[in-house]
Amino acid sequence: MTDADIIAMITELVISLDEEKAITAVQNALDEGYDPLEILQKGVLAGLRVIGDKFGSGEYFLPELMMGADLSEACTNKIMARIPEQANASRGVFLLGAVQGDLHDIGKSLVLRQISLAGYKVYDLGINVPSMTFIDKAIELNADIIGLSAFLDATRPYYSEVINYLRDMGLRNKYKVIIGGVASSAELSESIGADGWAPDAPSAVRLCDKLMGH
Ligand code: B1M
Repeated sequence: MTDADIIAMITELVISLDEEKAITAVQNALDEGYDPLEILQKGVLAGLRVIGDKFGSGEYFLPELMMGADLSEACTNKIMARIPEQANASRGVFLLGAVQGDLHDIGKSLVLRQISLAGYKVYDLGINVPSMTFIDKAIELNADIIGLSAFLDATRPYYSEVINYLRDMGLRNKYKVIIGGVASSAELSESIGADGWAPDAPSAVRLCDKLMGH
């Protein structure tokens, strides 16, 4: 089998929701020395994207969506265990959470890990985070950047709620605010007065570096 075949097989096993075989295939690929990030992005997450599309088009239902999420998380945890933690965190302080009402956290965790690997001190505020909690934590932890993740049309308004609260409290210039997740876009970032938008984890790192002047 070629490298591409092995990655494609992982994608197919994720799409077909075969948890046991998918985890074994990921483990084998890791043991054979494949790049963990390649297995993650081109294998597991490519499969999860197709599951989301099938859910969106009515081919898969909520139980399949949940199974896909669980098996992707199990694979992601195995892969992440092969990526080292960052020891020296001096490029800035970054807080990240999923906004109020939003329970999606797979992408959020990936962003957090990559920003940590890039040398930032990171704090995971978790999911379903009330807007004021982002602000309270930013003050408490002396954050440089507040990151807001949202994945639903219904939770998108909370991006601007956080920004508006910061403005009302006279704190808007104290923190950079960046947004991400499938509910976001560059246009939205611009229209709500965020400091930037990133479509994926590597771009989030580049955006933080740009905002911090690194
Ligand atoms: Co949900 N879900 N979900 N879901 N889910 C979506 C988002 C959806 C697009 C699926 C679809 O219909 N095609 C749809 C939203 C539709 C909409 O509003 N427009 C949807 C829906 C409808 C729902 C429910 C309402 C379903 C229901 O109950 N009827 C429900 C809502 C729950 C809630 O939040 N209140 C729900 C539930 C779930 C599960 C719990 C089953 C599960 C989440 C499990 C978990 O996270 N622990 C789930 C999943 C897995 C998905 C999809 C399939 C995959 C999300 C994911 O993890 N992707 C998703 C479909 C899709 O996104 N296309 C879908 C992999 C991840 C690596 O990518 O999350 O995009 P992503 O993160 C990326 C970037 O976005 C970016 O970097 C990450 C890494 O590259 N990024 C940032 C993320 N945050 C960032 C922050 C930044 C910068 C970049 O700076 C701050």
